[in-house]
Amino acid sequence: CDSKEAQVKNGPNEFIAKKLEELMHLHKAKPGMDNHWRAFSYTKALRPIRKHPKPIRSYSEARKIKGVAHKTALKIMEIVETGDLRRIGYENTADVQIRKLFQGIYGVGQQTAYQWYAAGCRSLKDLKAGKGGVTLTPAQKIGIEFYDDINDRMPREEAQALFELIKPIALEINPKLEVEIMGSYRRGKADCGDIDIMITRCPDDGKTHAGILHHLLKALHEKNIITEDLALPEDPFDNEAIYRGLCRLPKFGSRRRRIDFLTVPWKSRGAALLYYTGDDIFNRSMRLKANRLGYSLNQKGLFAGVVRDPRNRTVKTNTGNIVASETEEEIFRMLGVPFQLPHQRVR
Ligand code: DCP
Ligand code: MG
Ligand code: MN
Repeated sequence: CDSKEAQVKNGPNEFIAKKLEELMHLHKAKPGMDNHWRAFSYTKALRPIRKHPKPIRSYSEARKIKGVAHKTALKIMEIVETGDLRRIGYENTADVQIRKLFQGIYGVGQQTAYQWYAAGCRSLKDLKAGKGGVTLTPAQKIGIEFYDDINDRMPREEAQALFELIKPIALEINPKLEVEIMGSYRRGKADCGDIDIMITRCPDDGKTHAGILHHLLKALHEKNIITEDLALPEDPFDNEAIYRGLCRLPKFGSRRRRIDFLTVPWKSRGAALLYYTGDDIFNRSMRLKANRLGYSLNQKGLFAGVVRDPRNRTVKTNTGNIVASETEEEIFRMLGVPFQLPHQRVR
């Protein structure tokens, strides 16, 4: 699958995809739902454009590509004809560039970036100095200290090396644990933004993995594999917990890499694997599919009979019954979707 990824990125329309991607990132750095949806519409079109086997030459040819609507097709033609996209210049103003810089800090979204800009901060140095009364959380301080490391992607081989280092340490604590790597790595990507690790355990002997995160984090800190914590679980003894931090290969010159651990109950391991393998667009389409069939899908399982408060759709007045959650296969089957291998689950 690595070579497939490379093939897609080396297609005859890569220069078009690059420009649209640039514009997508600019919209992402701006507040408001209209920018959110503009960014989303480019996201959807990117992969089909990259996969298109021939150089796009006409408006009508562009429109035939999945996800390419009128306005995107016009932009594609502008790129084809002029080699450039003027809109990028208009959108890429100094304030956007600074907010984009701030949003590169771990855990910082549009709102915080906006507030800091409004407070008069224009650089990471300004933030560190607390200009305009800005105060940083511990995670944000780490986010600035390792700004470049956190924003770079690691080669697949490095993610693999880190996983192969960590898995035996977990198994040493408890040999019955199941430790899986998910996210972009499981989808076969050639580079990974972080490492996503799921831990669970079969409770057939009456015991669970509750508490593992506490012991594992302690061991990984002691071995200097985990170097900074970004978000600790509320309760590391719960059997359902999330941890976010930084890790590194214990050798000279290695860089900090982002790592996420999540522990899940044995019963929801399939749903968790499906959700955290992604990608996010694939997840969105699976959730939509579930909703159309009257189900509700999340990282815990596929549920039937969920009733939501019509005044606030996020509130469930009936949590429903779980109909599939232990394996990915049964969730695909219940949704009537042919099983897709992880590397096929991409937009
Ligand atoms: N996920 C999601 N929606 C989100 C965030 C995450 O559906 N808003 C799911 C899909 C992702 C998975 O969780 O594939 C893991 O999240 P990551 O942010 O680690 O994304 P990836 O591993 O896919 O990519 P990267 O290489 O950037 O880490
Ligand atoms: Mg990831
Ligand atoms: Mn992650």
